[in-house]
Amino acid sequence: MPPGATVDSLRAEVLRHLSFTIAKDPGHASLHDWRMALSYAIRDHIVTPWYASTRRTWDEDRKRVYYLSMEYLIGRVLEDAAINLGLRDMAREVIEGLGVDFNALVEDEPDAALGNGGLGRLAACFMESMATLGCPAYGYGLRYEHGLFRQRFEGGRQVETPEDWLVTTNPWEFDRPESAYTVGFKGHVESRDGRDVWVPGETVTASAHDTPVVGWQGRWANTLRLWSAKPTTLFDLERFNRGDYAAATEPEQLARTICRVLYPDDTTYAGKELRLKQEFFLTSAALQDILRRYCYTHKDLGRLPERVAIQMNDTHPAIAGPELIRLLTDKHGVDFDAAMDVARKVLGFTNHTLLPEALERWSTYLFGNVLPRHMQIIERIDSWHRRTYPRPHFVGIVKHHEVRMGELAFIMSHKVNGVSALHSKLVKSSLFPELSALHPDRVVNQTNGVTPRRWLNLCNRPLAGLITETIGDGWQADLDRLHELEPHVEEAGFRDAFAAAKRANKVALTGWIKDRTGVVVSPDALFDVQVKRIHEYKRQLMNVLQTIAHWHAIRQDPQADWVPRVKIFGGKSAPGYFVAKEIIHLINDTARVINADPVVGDRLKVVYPANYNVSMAEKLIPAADLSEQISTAGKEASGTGNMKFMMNGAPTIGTLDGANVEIREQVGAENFFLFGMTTEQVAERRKDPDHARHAIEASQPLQDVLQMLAEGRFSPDHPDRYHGVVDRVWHHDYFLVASDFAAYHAAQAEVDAAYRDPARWWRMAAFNTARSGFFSSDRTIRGYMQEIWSTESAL
Ligand code: F58
Repeated sequence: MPPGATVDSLRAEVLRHLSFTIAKDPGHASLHDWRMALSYAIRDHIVTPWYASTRRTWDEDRKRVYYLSMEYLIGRVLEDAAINLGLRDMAREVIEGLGVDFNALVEDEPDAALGNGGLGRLAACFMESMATLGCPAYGYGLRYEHGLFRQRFEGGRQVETPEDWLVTTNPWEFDRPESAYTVGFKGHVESRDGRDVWVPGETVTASAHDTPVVGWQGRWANTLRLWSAKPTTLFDLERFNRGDYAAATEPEQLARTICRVLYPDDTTYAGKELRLKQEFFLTSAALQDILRRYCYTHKDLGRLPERVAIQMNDTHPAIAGPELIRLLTDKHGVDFDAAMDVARKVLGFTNHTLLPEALERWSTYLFGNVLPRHMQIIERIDSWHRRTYPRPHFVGIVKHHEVRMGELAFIMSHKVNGVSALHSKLVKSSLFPELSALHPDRVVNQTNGVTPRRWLNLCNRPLAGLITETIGDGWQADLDRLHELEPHVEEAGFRDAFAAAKRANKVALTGWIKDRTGVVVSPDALFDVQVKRIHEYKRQLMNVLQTIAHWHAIRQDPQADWVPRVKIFGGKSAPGYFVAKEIIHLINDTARVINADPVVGDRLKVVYPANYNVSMAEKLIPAADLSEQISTAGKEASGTGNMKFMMNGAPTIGTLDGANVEIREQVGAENFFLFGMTTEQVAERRKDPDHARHAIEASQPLQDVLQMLAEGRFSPDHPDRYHGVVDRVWHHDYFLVASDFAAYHAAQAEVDAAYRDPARWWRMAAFNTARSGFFSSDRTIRGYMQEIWSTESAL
């Protein structure tokens, strides 16, 4: 808690901001006004550690980490910041004392969704952990006017509408118009005095907006610096005066489009010129800012790696390699070989996917048009690499008239990392086999993690309270201490308290589900949750097919001893991803039929609240009994939702994919519902061209489900609506839904058996929490600091 902060002083600060920052009197203030007043009062307490951290970094000339990411899935800030400062309970008291509903105030804050899914949320967790660990760092990103679209369902179909988080003032950011850089596009390259000089055809100005990110207990704070684009020339007055109004505002239009929207493509690569411009805009502004900061106190650019580490979050900022070379050679006169040496010591690259459709490649035509100087530099990097590492056949960046960003990022980095043990192994063996053979020490692993401050301490107050009661305070920043819960897991009293905490969350969720979806569910049912982007490889389809099989079984024998279940789905599909949208429609259609079936009643309900986002995750995950992590083995790089469920005491039903492997190792095989083929078995299975038919023929429940779908049982208004789905399972089942179905169905029966035995269930659940310490993003960041960034904590 900040020294001297009391309920009285905080109340006075809130009222002062209400009067003098918002200019409202308490009698007429809206919820929004109160939220702004409280946010400014809390923000004031961040500024002090923020200054102190920034000043210390300068004074001690510390190495800084620069995290370059096109996405930050931040969520709400107010309660998170308050809890890290130790001011949350005080804030609640102050606000309620003023006659305002604190929960409503917290929920009034828009959920900042400057990201699509796991990759963006990971960046947000990393920012929080770097602040907690006192690792001097900047996050660089784009200040999108519209974040990820809002999802609605119309007749069960996903409909996208624009998101407007910036419509009201964002109290957490500070505009820094003095930190501005020119970023160019297009044009041509000239030779002047023997030096190549890029003469851009278009320019925009990148202008900084800083958000402080405060760590646990306010001991350190870093900066998230988001760029917005401004026109370099306001408008052409001469054209305007001539009456050519549209042309006069061209520069404004160009600037406006750059940060207008987040690309809503999850795991597919779109190849659009605007996307390339966004990537370069972020990267160039960040690198100019980094070099300016370094040159302020240093002369020798050769020693840049001693003070600067730059991490590329996937290939989206991979243009950092050639841009750094350009700035060092063209602007600062460093020679090419020395620039290569510096760049490769400074840069690191994190890969987040093996899916071939997600790997960024640009046609050399488009790339050369948008970034002509960088195209030249990339060709030079390619020939440098060929010369320095001779090999029998071509391994490089430009191939078949395409610039391959993965290869570029690999070659320009001193370390390349995957995000789980299994994934890193596959990055080495199947994504970059030749490059890894040439550079055997380059690929390393850093298994993902999540911040326990948001994903346990904040979102699950009942469980956090129980943990503190049982093992004392301090676990929030030392998550391995959760192991101290283990001896208590054997005590019936502790397990009862654990179950009671879960029940409290479930009761709260029950009310929320009723409000959001109109469906009444019982907190006594097993809450089975799958929340994540909708994608074929994540196999929500397998879950809904199994749900139908379960429904069918209940109808056959309604009086049997069924464990009541609520199947909860959440997630968005990329707007252009037809198959994923069909799965969404199917889940909603299935829910409609099952929830209205009087034979089944409370034994089975299906809910799919629209617009899954960080704030919704904070409600669903603490109330989950079962975590669905059922991707086709070898496809999910890591997963991070899986870790959040584990922390919150929900055992996993899952495949040996991504970090599930490590979750199972940590929690013990007996506390994990494993099923399905391994990565190797998946490859083997695909060799049989009739794999799906064989699997369907061997499973009566699956046959029945497909038959019901084909007959239109879930789409009576449109009986052939799911013919495409059925046809794909039979004939184009690349993700092996059919082949893993029977094992999944059996594992679900095993879940029911475990749930029927409360002692067994709560033991499993509690062990999941007790053994989740490894999945703190603090552990992950320590790994990056030691093995990739060579940097130390300032605390
Ligand atoms: C995710 N990738 C992985 N990409 O799928 C997940 O397994 C992993 O846990 C997570 O990264 C963090 O490492 C992911 O979220 C994207 O959303 C990209 C957005 C931009 C286009 C390409 C996909």
